[in-house]
Amino acid sequence: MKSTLSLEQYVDGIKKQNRAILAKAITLIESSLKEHQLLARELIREILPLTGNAQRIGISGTPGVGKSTFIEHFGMKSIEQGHTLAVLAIDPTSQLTGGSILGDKTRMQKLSAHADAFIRPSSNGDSLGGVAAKTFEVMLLCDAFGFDRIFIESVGVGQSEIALSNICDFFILLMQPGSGDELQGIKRGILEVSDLVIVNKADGDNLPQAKIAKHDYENALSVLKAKSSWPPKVLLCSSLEKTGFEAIEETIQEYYSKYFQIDFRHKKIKVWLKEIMIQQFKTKILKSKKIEDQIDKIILSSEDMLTDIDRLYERLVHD
Ligand SMILES: Nc1nc2c(ncn2[C@@H]2O[C@H](COP(=O)(O)OP(=O)(O)O)[C@@H](O)[C@H]2O)c(=O)[nH]1
Ligand SMILES: [Mg+2]
Repeated sequence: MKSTLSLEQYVDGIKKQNRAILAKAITLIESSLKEHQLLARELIREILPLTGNAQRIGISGTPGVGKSTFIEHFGMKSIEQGHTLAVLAIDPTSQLTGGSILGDKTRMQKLSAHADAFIRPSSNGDSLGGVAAKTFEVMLLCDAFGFDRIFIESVGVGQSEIALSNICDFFILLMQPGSGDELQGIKRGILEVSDLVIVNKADGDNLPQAKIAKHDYENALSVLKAKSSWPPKVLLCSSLEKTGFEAIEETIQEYYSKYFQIDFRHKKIKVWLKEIMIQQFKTKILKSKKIEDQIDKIILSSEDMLTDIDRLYERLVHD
């Protein structure tokens, strides 16, 4: 970044809904320079009281399932209903190829041109803390800015979806009809954190298989989430033919009006923060020469590894 604005300029720009400044603030947050990070910390602290009004919705699914096409249409529908929308796309491949962003732009043409939408690919940085340490802060910025619906799109890769589900209120898993063994392809963990599974591409020749898939997911979810206070739903849609979207909107509205409590949001964020701290702690341990030397010493002189591991642990926590 060539020139950094002052803290006041960032805060003021966000309060006045200046998009150029929002974009700069996001770049600041994503920067890995120490001085930028310090300023970013202050910025987050300043804007935090302005947050809390946006619906935070995660949308996940493997590449090609139709996320961008879905978001283009569902995003436009959201805007027609009066929402202002931010879309943050976490795309691990974009840094390498740049290609999928281009593909996304062409699939989100209307949305990217619309004044009430803001689309931003989100870099994962060095990914300390999995998905979303930075995405979370970018989301807070967008919330403070005044977008009242935020989609966070990510490619389904397991552990990071669980993290994503913890920083969102409502987690949507997008699937497509397959060869009848859809359930084998997805990890239980992702299904477990899903509030809504949408079988996309329920059109044309795919329709019969989509219905079978819907049934399979409903069965799986009724077992996995038997104790959940929010009974997760499975819906069909076609992002190409633009069908099925009313039920999706109704489900989201039902969630926010009947089930959502601000406590849920805070609880999940705490779980996520704890996970990040544990990861950072692990990374620090692994990087510590002192600890590595101690481990080496014990391994070399070890006769009884298991009790030595206990002893090593005792020494680490008491040092
Ligand atoms: N038949 C059908 N094709 C779809 C639908 N939604 C997306 N596609 C196609 O699936 C491909 C991947 O879509 P894209 O939105 O880029 O998926 P993403 O990688 O998950 O973002 C494209 O060729 C889309 O035209 C749908 O509802 N029905
Ligand atoms: Mg895409």
